Amino acid sequence: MQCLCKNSPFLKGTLLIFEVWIIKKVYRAADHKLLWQILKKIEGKYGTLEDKQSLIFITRLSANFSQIRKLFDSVYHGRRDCERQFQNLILILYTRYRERSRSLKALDRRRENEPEWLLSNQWVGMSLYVEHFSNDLKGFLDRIDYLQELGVNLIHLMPLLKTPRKEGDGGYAVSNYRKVSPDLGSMEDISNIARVFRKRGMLLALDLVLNHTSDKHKWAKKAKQGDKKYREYYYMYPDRSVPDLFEAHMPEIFPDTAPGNFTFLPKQKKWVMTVFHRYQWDLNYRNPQVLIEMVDVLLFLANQGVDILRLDAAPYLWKEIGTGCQNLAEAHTLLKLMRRCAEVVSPGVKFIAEAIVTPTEIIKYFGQHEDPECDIAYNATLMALIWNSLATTKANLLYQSLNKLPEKPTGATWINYARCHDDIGLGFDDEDIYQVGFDAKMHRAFLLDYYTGKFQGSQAKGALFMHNQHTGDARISGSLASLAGLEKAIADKSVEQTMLSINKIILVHALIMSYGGLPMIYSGDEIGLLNQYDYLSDPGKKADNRWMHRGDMDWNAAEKRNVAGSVQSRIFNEIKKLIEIRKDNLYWSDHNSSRLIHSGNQHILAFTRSEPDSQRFSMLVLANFDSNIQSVGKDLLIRAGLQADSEISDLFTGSPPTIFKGFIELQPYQFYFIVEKPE
Ligand code: OTU
Repeated sequence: MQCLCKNSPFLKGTLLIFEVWIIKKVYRAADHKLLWQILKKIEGKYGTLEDKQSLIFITRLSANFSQIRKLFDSVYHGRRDCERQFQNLILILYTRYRERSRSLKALDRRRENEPEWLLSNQWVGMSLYVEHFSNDLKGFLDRIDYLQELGVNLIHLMPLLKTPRKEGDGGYAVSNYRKVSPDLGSMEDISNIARVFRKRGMLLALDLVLNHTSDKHKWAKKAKQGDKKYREYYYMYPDRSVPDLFEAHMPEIFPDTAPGNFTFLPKQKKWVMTVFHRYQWDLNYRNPQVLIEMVDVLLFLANQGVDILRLDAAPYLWKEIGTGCQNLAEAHTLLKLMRRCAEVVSPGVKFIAEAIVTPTEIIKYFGQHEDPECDIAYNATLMALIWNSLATTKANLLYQSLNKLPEKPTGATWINYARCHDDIGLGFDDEDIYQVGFDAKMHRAFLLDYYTGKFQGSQAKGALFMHNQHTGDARISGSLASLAGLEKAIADKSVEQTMLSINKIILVHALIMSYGGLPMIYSGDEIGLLNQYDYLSDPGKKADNRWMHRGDMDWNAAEKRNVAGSVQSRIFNEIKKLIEIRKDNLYWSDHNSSRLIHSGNQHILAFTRSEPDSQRFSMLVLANFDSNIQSVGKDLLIRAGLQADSEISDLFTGSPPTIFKGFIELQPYQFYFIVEKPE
């Protein structure tokens, strides 16, 4: 230890800074002693920590140390190996930090100096399956121009780590976290894409499937062979007594295809917890070794140059008998711990919470200002409410639900999306449905009928996902365009319905682009891809109708974006225009500056965006969810904060909105981005 703290002036300066910091903020004498012990161990293993890079690590570790310790203790205290495992965790942090490339470390520092970089209006996302989009990762490089032509620059590549071919859950059953599926390419391809992205000013997001592994993962294989160490990585029981206690309160996620939450292993005569599919074994985070392994994986992926990690199934990380095993306090603690670990090693890497739960629970995944968790969360509430509004033609439930939602912490942001690879869950509160005058059960039944096209007059063509015969509950599968009526309109050769469905498609994109957050387009929606039904002839897929909206990219259809008057040309070019408008308007960055205002017409949603610092009016968004012309009184402009005598213009059309006898008129599914014309 002689080289630490004694001679180097730089070291002395740095140590002084962090010691003062500790004393001021979080001084705990016991932590201080432990920190020194661990640093000594690291030195023993790696040699001097005097170099500048190590000092940066020490500074970051010191700033986060007490909190990491507190979080770790709150989950693992009382275990005999608590202290040893904690030390292992910190050692892993240093090991991965050493491996982090210089250029990524430099990027971390730039991002540390610009903490709000992710809130920028410049980011527009797209999620896509490499195998459907470009066959493999090498082919993907040739398609980047297409993405840039559209304007998307935050690309979520759907799970691509090694998965069994047959039982893979679209990549969410990982059998090796350090290898890419050989059909797609290699880890080098990922680092290469990350490098290309950095050069082109783009961001790479990848999944981290934290809650479970495939039953073909080496840990699961060893557990099957009876290895005690690895049995403790999972929830395994010799009989039904504990599983029965758990299942008394656990809902079923895939009741159709994987009923129950435990799977019997006949050879081993054991029950293993499998909340999702039978081949997805839930990891047991009660074992600190599991946490350490997954933090290690997280940092390994971060070191490949990934900018954003989507933490799959985040609400499920902790299980407790007598609860629904979702959204438990310890799940939040584990996420906070992971966040702090990344803060030390790779602070430029951000987390998405994949928590598709009730609105009041989703917001908790951001953590608190002093104790942050994930940087980004899916705005599943807005997504479901947009589909609800299109079905009912009204914005009332949207106002009711969104107005109740507590504001997210500043610095955190939403992913605003209309479709993704999963089903649409009708996740709004029953209470809100009652408040707007509907019976919750009947209203949900109406939405299911509407989106499966059963309801008279509905143009939608979706399917029920995981229909529970007993409760009537279900979610909805289908591509955005098919749910918006395009599939039926084309089959019916109806020009009018085709126009209306295109209007709907553009409207939902206008909303996700302008509401505040990161818009995330689902690949194929930019050209109006319809449902694809070939999954029905694949035995591995046919039971899971989410594959109907996970079809291959149609590059021939994409070519038609250049053919004036085609469906693809209108959708692609209007979404492209929306993206350009977003990037041109600084105040579309996410500073919690969206405000809903009542429009006085139940079919029309109205919200304002204001300039981040001054809260001064900058834009009024109006959206008509009805298939008829609707209007709002012109006085809304004043209520929205516009100057009484100002001239106004719509950013999308470039002309003033239509005003007739004191009313602003909107065509079916039309929207306006109203701004004051510059003098
Ligand atoms: C996620 O979804 C993935 O998005 C799915 O594609 C996977 O099948 C699944 O995890 C298992 O890895 O229930 O219906 O609150 O909504 O984790 C989709 C989170 C799901 C859950 C979510 C899950």
